[in-house]
Amino acid sequence: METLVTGKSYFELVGAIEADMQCAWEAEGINKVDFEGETSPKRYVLGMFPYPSGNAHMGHILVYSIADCLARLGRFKGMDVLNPIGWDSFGLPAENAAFKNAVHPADWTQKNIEKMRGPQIGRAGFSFSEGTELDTSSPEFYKWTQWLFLKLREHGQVYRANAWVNWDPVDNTVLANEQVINGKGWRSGVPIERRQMEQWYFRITSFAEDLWNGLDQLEGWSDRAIAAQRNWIGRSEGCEIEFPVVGLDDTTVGVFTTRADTIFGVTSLTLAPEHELLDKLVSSEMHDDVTAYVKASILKSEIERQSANEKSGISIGRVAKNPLTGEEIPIFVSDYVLVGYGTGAIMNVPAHDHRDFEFAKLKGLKVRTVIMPSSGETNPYEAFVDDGILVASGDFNGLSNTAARKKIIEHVEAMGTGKSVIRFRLRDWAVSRQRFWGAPIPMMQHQDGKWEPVPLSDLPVKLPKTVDFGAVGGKSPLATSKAFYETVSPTDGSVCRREVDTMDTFMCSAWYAWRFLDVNNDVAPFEIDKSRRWMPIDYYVGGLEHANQHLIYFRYISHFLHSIGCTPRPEPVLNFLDNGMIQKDGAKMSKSLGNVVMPDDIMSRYGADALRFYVMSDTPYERDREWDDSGLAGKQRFLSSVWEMYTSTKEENELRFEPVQPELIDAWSCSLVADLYRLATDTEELCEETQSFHVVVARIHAFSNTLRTAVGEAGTSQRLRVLSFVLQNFLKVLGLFCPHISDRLWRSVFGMSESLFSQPWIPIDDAVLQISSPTLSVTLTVDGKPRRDLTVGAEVSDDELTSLVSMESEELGDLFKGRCIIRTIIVRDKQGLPKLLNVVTSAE
Ligand code: ANZ
Repeated sequence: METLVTGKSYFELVGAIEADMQCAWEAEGINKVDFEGETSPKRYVLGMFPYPSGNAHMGHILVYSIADCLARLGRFKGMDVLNPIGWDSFGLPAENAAFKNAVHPADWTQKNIEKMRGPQIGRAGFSFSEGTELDTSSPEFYKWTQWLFLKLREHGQVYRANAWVNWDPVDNTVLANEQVINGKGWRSGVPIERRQMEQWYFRITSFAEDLWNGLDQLEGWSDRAIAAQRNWIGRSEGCEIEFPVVGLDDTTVGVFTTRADTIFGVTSLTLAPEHELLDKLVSSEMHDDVTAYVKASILKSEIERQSANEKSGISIGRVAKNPLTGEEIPIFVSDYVLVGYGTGAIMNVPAHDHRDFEFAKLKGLKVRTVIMPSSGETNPYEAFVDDGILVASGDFNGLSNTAARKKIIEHVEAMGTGKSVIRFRLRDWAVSRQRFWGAPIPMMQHQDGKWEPVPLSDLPVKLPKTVDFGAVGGKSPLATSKAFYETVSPTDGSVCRREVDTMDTFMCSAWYAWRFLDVNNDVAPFEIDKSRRWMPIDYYVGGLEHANQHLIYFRYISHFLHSIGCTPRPEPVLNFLDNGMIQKDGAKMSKSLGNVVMPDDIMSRYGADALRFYVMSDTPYERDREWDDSGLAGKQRFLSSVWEMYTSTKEENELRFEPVQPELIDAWSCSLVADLYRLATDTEELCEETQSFHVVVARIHAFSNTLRTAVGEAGTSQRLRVLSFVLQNFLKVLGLFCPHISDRLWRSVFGMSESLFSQPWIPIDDAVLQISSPTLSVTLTVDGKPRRDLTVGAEVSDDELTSLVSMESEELGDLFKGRCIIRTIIVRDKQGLPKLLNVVTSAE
C-alpha cells in the first residue's frame, strides 16, 4: 500500500484506491468516538437516518456528504466527533412487502439494511462513528421507545380518547394531522377520510407555548424551516365569548375569535358539524335536515372542508343573543367550521371576514360594517379585512380597531361573558397505528375496560413472529395473534388483552438522537451524563420535505426530556441544514418517472470521491439542483489532474518531509503558505458558519491552479520543503470532500504511516497571514475633499471600513473635529473592491 502503482491512471485506479482506503480506515479505527473524553470540545453531527427501502438515492449522498464534511473538519480540529448512522426501519413498506411476497417484515428490512450499509451508502466512504449504528425495529431499540411511552404516560402526557381521526383508506391506518398533506395521506397520496375511533394521544399541545417560544432560539435554522414550524404550531391571540341561547337559560355557545373588535358586526353563529351542543340545540323541525347535513360533512377531510369553493350549511332552528347588543341572531351548522380548533363554534362577521361574507351571501344574512377604511368608502361586494376605525359599535365608535380589540376584550371579561385566550393550531399527537410493523404500545386492558401499563421490567413487548398480514378492516394484524394479545395483569393476575395497535413510527425518530449516544446500554435508553455532554446536536442535516412533521415531534420529545432532566437544553438542534433536492430533467427523481440515477451505479463508474465532490459543488446545499452527468465527469477529471500533479511532479522521496512549517525563505514561499492559510481559515468559516460548501469546492479548484503553478516554479530544495508542506496540508481541505484520494496521496506520495484523518488541522500562523495579506488603498474623502489614502485588507467588510472613520479614531479623529458624521458612502470598483470612502459631515 505504501508505494504507488505507477503507469496507471487515476481512472483505472479509483476503484482500488477507494476500497483500499476504506479497509485501512476500518482496520485503523479512525472513526472511533471518545464518548467519555472530557478535555476536547464535542461535535455532534447527524444526517437524518434513512428508511431502509433498499434503494439509497442521491439525497442520501448529499445529506451524508454534508455531515461528513463537518465531522471530518471537527476531527481535524481535535474535537470529539459523533457522526452516527442508523435505520429508521419500522413502517409500512416492510409490512406491505410482507403481505405481497410472504416474507417477514424483519427479514425484508434486514436484507435492505445490508444493501444500503454496503454497496449503496457504505460505498461512499462516510466517516460514520464506529459502533453507533442502530435499528429502530430491533427489540433493543424499541424496548426504549416503549419506555418513553410509559415515561410520557407517567408525566401525564398520554391519554386515550374517542375522537375524529384521519383515516388512510389505502394504508388502512390512522394518520396524525401532520401526516395529512393537502388532504392526502403523506405516504399513500390518497384522499383522507374521517372516522371516529379510540386512540392513544400525546399531549403535545401542553408544550405548544414552549415549542413556539423555542423557535426564537433557533438561530442556526433556515427561515423556511422555522416558518414551517410556526405554521404547524399556529399561535393565535384572541378571546372566547359566550353567546346565551334564547329559550335555554342554562346554555351558552362559546366562540373563539381573534377579532373581538368586530363583535358589533356579528350577524349569526355557526357550529362545526361535530359540535357537542348540536343535538341539544337543534329544533325539532330542523332535526332531520341537520342530521343529514352532519352525516355528509363529517366524512370530508379538513382540507376539503376548508378549501371548498362553495360554502354550505343550514340553520339549526335556534337563536342566540349577542352579549353586547342583546340582538338576536340565528345559529347555523357549517362544515367550514372545524371541531378541533378554538371552541368549534364561530361568530360570523360577514362585513370583515371573507368566508363569513360568502356564507352570508349564501344564506341571505345581514352584512353590517363596523370597521371603516380610512378612505371612508366600503365595497358592498367583498369583506373589508384590513384595519380601520370602529363605527356602529356603541361606546367604541371612533377607536382604531386594534385599540378597540383590547378594550372590548376587557369589557367582555368585566361582564363575565368572555376571556382572552391563546389558541394553537397544533393538535395532540394521535400515535396509535393499526399496523404490525411498529413498536407495540406497552399497555393492556382489563375486562372492565381499565388500562394498565406493562411494567418496565417486562419490556420489550415483542412483536410476534407469525401474524396474518392479510387482516384488513381497520384492525392491526396483531389482533390475529392470540399468543400476542392474551396476557395476564401483573398486578392482580386477571386476564387482560394487550393493546394491538403499534406506535406511529415518527416516535422512533423523535428520540433516536439520544440513543446514538449509548446504543449498547441495556439498563437505560441512554446515560443522562452522555446526553449532558453531547446534546444538543451541533449540525443536523436532512431534507425538509417530510422533516417538518419529524421536527415537531423531535422538538416535543426533546422539550419533554428536558422537563424531566434528561437533556441539557429544550431545543435539540443548534444548526439545522435543510438540503435541497437533486432533480433530473426538472423533476424529483422517482421510479415512476423513470429518471432515477442510482448512487451505486455512479460510484462504480466514477468513484465515490467524484460523486461526493460533485453533489457539494456549484449550488448552495439548500437549493434544488439539476443532475448533470457531464458535471460529474468534470469532477472526476479534476481529481485525476490532482492525482497526476501529486504523483508525477517529483520523485517521491523529494517530497517526504515532516508536515511542519518550513522556513519561509522568500516572498514566493510566504505567499504560497499564506494562500494555504487563507484557504484553511476560509474553509472553516465557510463550512461551519455559513455552510457554503459549494464555495469551498470552488476555492479548492482555484487553489489547485495555484499549486500547479507553484509546482512548476519550485526549484531549490528549500522551496521544495515549502511546496511539500503546502501540498500535504491542501489534502486536508480536499479530504473533507474527497477522503479516499486525499488519504491515498497523503500516505503514498509523502510516505506517511498514519492516516491523513488522524492529523491535526492546518497549523495556521497568523503572522504569515498578516505579512502577506493582500491590501488595498481606499481614498477617504470628507465632504467631497480627498483627505487620506487608507490601506486596508482586501477582504475588508463595509462595517470594518466605516468603523475606521469615527470621531474616536486616534488617527483620523482630527478630520472631524467640531463636526458630526452624518453618512458614509462606499464606492466600489468593477470587481467589487472598495475604492472610495466618502464621509458626509455637518457642524455639531
Ligand atoms: C370573528 C371574526 C371576524 C374572525 C373577522 C375573523 C375575522 P386564526 O387566526 O387562524 O386563529 N375560527 C375560530 N374557530 C374556528 C373554527 N373552529 N373553524 C374555523 N374557523 C374558526 O383564526 C381565528 C379566526 O378563525 C377566528 O376569528 C374565527 O373567525 C375563525 F372579521 O371570529 B374570527
